[in-house]
Amino acid sequence: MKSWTSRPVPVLPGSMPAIRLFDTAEGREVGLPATGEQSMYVCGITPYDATHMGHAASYVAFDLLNRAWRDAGHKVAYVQNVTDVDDPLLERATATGVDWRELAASQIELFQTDMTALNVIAPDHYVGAVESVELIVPAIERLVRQGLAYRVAGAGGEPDGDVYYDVEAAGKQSVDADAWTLGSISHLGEAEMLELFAERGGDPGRAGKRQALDPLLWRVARDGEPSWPGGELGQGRPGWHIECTVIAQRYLPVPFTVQGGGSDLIFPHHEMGAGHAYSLTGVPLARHYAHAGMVGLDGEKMSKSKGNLVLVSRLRADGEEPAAIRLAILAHHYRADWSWTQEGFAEAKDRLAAWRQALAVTPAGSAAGVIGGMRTALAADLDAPAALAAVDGWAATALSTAGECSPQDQALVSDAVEALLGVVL
Ligand code: 5CA
Ligand code: ZN
Repeated sequence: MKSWTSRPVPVLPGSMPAIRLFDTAEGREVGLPATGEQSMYVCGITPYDATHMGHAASYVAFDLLNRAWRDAGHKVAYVQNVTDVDDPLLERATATGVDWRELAASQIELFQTDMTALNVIAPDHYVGAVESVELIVPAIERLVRQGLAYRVAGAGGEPDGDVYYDVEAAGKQSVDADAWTLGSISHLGEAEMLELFAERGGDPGRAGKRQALDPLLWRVARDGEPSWPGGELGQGRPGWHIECTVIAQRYLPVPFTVQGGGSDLIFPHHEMGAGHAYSLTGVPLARHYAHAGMVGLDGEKMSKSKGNLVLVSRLRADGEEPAAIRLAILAHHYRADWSWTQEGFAEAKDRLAAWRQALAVTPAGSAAGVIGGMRTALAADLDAPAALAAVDGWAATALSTAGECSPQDQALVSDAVEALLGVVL
């Protein structure tokens, strides 16, 4: 699928210190490799509704990592998927009487326009589930042959043949230190897993499964649902977790450096995806797993199902500047849960205005300090609020001095705010 086009990233003198990132699976901050090409897979949208601030914040979070890596001199291979066939999309299409393909296409288009506006660097590969079915089928066939996946007999109105991943068998494959077992990524207890599994697309009560937590790999064709040829599996469509595993393995090194997404993807999505990958290759999917906090609206979780969405496209249609939206997001640490508020957005707009005024009176010799401040902040687990504070400090000094503007420093500060924070002044 076509990706969006992003602005070239300005190159700055000097470079980022060693980057540290909080790894969910390890439960601590880790140092990322200091040399070589870095690679990142960020879970993409399920395109049944417009991009809300929660989605936007998760892509801006990993955009910071992309920018930090580039500033540190790394090449970055970046892949994002789009779940362009799945239950929520089909349900929404049916409920609204729109063809599911049209719904997906329109929301993908809107998402890409939002990402362009927010200056999120485009992935090298933007890959749909539908266009990947041919790659996914042999992976599932292989898991079946390995005895790590099994077909479930039809019961209770469900047809014969849905294929599930056997989490218990998969967890016993190897005693290698890198081996996956259920809980390797999320470290959750069983009760919590069961609750989240049911909440996030799993079917713990499906009759005939070996374990309640076994996730779906292949859903055989049902009347009125789209389906594709599945080789030995029969006509059907892929489950959610295997989609990301196969796309990541196809387009990135094994293992790649970081898998990213919102914290609601830790379990079951990233847990199961890591299991699938280890079962298929004997190597972990990613070296590190990183997760962004959940964004709410005035204290409640923002979600399509609750309908309390702040849409990037709506704000843009209201004439709000994308740079201000980005700054409102960056005022929160990416790992924090936070709420979108009018006051927070107003502060972001004031900050943008102050930075622009300061830029017009940039003092000579002031660029190096603020660039260093931003770099130190971002290298420490992408601490965007600390990076904003560094620019605020520079702006306050510039405005209180209000002397002659240094064009060299002005260009450097403007380039650095764009290269590191993605904010175009
Ligand atoms: N297509 C799958 C991933 S493969 C999916 O979760 N799609 S999504 O449209 O529901 O979410 C896209 C991204 O936005 C995910 O990383 C998800 O964790 C993140 N996200 C969703 N809601 C929020 C929220 N309220 N706050 C922060 N991030 C969110
Ligand atoms: Zn995913």
